[in-house]
Amino acid sequence: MSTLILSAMASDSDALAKITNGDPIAITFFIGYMAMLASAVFFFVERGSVDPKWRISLLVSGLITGIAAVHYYYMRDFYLATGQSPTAFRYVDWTLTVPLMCVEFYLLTKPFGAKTATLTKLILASLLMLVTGFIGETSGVENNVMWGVISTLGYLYIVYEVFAGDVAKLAKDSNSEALSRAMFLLKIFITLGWSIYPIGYMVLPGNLLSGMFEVSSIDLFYNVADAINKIGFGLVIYSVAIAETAKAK
Ligand SMILES: *C/C=C(C)/C=C/C=C(C)/C=C/C1=C(C)CCCC1(C)C
Repeated sequence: MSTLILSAMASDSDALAKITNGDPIAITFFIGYMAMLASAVFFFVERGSVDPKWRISLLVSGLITGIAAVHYYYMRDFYLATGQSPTAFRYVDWTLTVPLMCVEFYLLTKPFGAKTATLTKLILASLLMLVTGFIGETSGVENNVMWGVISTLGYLYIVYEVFAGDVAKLAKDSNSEALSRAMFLLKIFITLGWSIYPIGYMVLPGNLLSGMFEVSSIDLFYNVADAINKIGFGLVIYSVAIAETAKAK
């Protein structure tokens, strides 16, 4: 019993040492957790101050950051305990939150006639992207590039939908200034913000950037990208909701 407590204490102080000694990956897991949690609280509470038609969008933003907060709590622990990348937790998180981001695009364009078929296509593309990305990260060096390429096709399909497909057409025909402003910013997120993920993936052995960064820096890329994309994406929708609510009054 006492050895158990002692070893638990030892691993706790190892973990603390990692954070206090400036391990950037440990620090970004820690900050990522707090930032996601704080954002979730913010989006849930702020639902009350926007026009009712925007409330569900804010609810979804709160769910995205809330789900991420729970995963960061576990990913942080996993990393501190093992020093390994928490790949499985990461992909469970993304498999829940990326389809919810597709729901955000659907909700924004729904008042202008978005169909659930568009949402289904976006979700299927995101699942293709994530399932093949997970296989690529876990199946070893030889096929890493191939799975990465297949995953990128799913990613490019989402980019296509938002820039030139159904989502783009609806946004254009809506004649809504608020929607076109939101779409402009969200396009920046899914091109620049989301492109950080495949760059992180490329540090894996056998891939294009392998050797230029430590393999463990994959989590640094992913943690920074998640904070930008989940919190930033939510804030864009929040700012549009606030502006439209003020206009409606
Ligand atoms: C909140 C989480 C988000 C927005 C996650 C997005 C993830 C991606 C855009 C991942 C993309 C990938 C590729 C395009 C190729 C290599 C494998 C992935 C899964 C890292």
